[in-house]
Amino acid sequence: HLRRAVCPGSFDPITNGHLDIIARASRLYDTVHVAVMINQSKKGLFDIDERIALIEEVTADLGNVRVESFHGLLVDFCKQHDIPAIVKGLRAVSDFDYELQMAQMNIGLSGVETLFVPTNPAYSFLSSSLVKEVAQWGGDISHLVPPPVLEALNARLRQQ
Ligand code: COD
Repeated sequence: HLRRAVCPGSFDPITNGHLDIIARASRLYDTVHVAVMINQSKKGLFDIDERIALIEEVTADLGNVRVESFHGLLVDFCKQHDIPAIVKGLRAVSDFDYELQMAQMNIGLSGVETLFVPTNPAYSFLSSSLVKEVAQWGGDISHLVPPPVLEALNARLRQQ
């Protein structure tokens, strides 16, 4: 029986914090699905296909990661793919309240478990939105995102 888990998120774009959680999950499970949420009401810096391509590129070496998009409920994505576990990173107590609420809602909705992995302290302050803001004003983010993401961010911000 194959053990599967999902790492869900917006990934606009993927950061080293996300990648650390995905890599750790990939050592614990046979297959890790990375599920990129489609949010029609919130236009990101990168469209869904660009986010997926970047995630595929930086997770290719892990060998057991599948990248997909989803809209609607995460538990429905889990049902479709026969996934019993959600793996989430926890950065700080500020993440905890909302993550606990979602975990309890998700298990109540469908029995899908949520497992929390403590953030690598090097990335505990890291979010996609801060990375975008710092990059926009010319700050150095080369230690916070994988090289293909750095390149894509610089290219996108030059266009704007
Ligand atoms: N270190 C470690 N982990 C991190 C870091 C970091 N620096 N940054 C992010 N993460 C992890 C966290 O686990 C985080 O939850 C995840 O990566 C995704 O982060 P983001 O910012 O890309 O994505 P969010 O927070 O926008 O994603 C929210 C979800 C898509 C997971 C959530 O909204 C969801 O499940 N939506 C689907 C609709 C649904 O089912 N709603 C009901 C929920 S009860």
